[in-house]
Amino acid sequence: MLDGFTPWPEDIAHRYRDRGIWRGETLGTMLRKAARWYGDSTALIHGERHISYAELDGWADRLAAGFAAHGLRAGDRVVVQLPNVPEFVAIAFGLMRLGVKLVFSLPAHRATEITHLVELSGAVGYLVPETHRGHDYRELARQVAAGTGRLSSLFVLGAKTEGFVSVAELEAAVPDPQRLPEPDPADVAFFLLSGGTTALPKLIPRTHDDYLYMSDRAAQVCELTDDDAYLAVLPIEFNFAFGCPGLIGTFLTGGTAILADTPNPMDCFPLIERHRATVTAMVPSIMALWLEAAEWAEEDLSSLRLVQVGGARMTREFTSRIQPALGARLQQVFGMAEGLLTFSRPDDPAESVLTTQGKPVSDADELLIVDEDGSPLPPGRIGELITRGPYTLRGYYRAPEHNRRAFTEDGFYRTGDLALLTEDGDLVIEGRIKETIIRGGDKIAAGEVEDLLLAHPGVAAAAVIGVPDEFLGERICAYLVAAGPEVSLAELKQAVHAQGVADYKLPDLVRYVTELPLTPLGKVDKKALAAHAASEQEG
Ligand code: OOB
Repeated sequence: MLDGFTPWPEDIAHRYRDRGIWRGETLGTMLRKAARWYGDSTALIHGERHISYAELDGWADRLAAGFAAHGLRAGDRVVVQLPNVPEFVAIAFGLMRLGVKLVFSLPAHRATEITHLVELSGAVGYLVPETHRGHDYRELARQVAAGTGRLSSLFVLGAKTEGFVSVAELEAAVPDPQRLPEPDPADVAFFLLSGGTTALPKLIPRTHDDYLYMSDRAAQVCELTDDDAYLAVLPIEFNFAFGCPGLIGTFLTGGTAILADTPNPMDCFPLIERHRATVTAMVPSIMALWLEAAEWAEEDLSSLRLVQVGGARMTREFTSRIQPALGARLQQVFGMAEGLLTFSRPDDPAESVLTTQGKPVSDADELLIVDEDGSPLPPGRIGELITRGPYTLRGYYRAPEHNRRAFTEDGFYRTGDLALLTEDGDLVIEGRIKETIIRGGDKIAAGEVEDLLLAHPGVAAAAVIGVPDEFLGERICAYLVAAGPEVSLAELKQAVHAQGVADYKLPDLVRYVTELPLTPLGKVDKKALAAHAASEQEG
């Protein structure tokens, strides 16, 4: 186990195993079995590359041997930051086979976020692409290594570079699967990142047992078979694309995963036609682009049978356009990196598919809607969604204080989402208690942007809210009290950017006020700010 860290209480882990919910298998073994059953079938497609199950399995073994030869050991943590390329998948399985825990970061992350992830996870390694979309990640890696002083191994996907071990060198190792350690299925396989309610992401430990169970349930609800071709539109380090059912669910059922370079319809529609993609998943802001493009598209999209959409709220007007435009069935998805997944089902009434986020993927999931005192509410009443079950975390990694607030005494995770359950047991998400702005697919913690703005000497006070936006779902609006002359939006953006954070966190709008409105408890009254923003938009 990881520094004595136990992701699940022993008694509960026993119960899930005894009931046969957890299969006691690692993700690495799952791929090994898939290679035995579906050996020559195509597991992955990217560009002109087709990779069979047998090839992927062998590739992962070579990489595991390579990582071991370069000093990584079971229990080590490695931050991995790669775009949607087959190497990402092989590297993930290689590291997992070695018992090394991946920390999935996003390509948009910069020095601030990566430094935080390295320090919080205690990572000894960091793996980057050479360059991606014009950004030199080797430079970033050097900066983080110098700043943290704890990264003993830097890896690069690309040409051999001074100070880095290249993936090509890792692959040159001679594998000996017999000598691989046997990771414990109950142990952490990787860390996902929280959407972030406070400053920076927290680490969500996901075990082999819990993740395989979740992906298997998701694949079953989606009725995946070896005839399916899953188009990975979203970045694959995102839980939705990785395992809901995503790549892992596809591998469990012997289908083919196609990796898209961008979610853009211009990239994705030709892939659907060419590879006869049957299933895909995306967030609403991407679906909006697809709906527009589908009107003019010449590609044949008829192979698509199921389109999963989730991650942010959608109106009925929006959901009702999806099936007619794409000719594929809509599945609404409510999910979170922390665990719980709810899906609408093929045989659900049409109206509930359009207006609800469906039911949990497992019968063992427990969902409660509670009022401010924590008392359960009946169907139809809005309250906070709390949940526990066989794939919902019991605690963030190295966050004891936060864990005390984020979980009830009996282990329910407080999602921070406002929701209701219908009489039929379907979940409907109504809003958020926690202050996360969802801009496009990106989750931004209001508090983090506030801190970044406050670093500017011209800003005396800052409160950041999300304001509705037709295209992105929400935009970042900063309410500021100036410390002197008002600083322009352009200058603020520049100042935030210069602090080395992901660009999606830059404010989109700025409003100056003489003072921030406060609640009776003395906290900034964000509801009042939201009302102000709304009245402004109307006017
Ligand atoms: C997905 O995961 P995260 O961890 O990036 O974000 C989770 C949060 C939820 O707590 C909720 O606030 C929001 O995103 N959310 C939705 C939603 N699905 C997620 N809000 C409204 N309607 C929905 N359908 O976003 C995620 C993970 C796996 C699958 C799908 C989405």
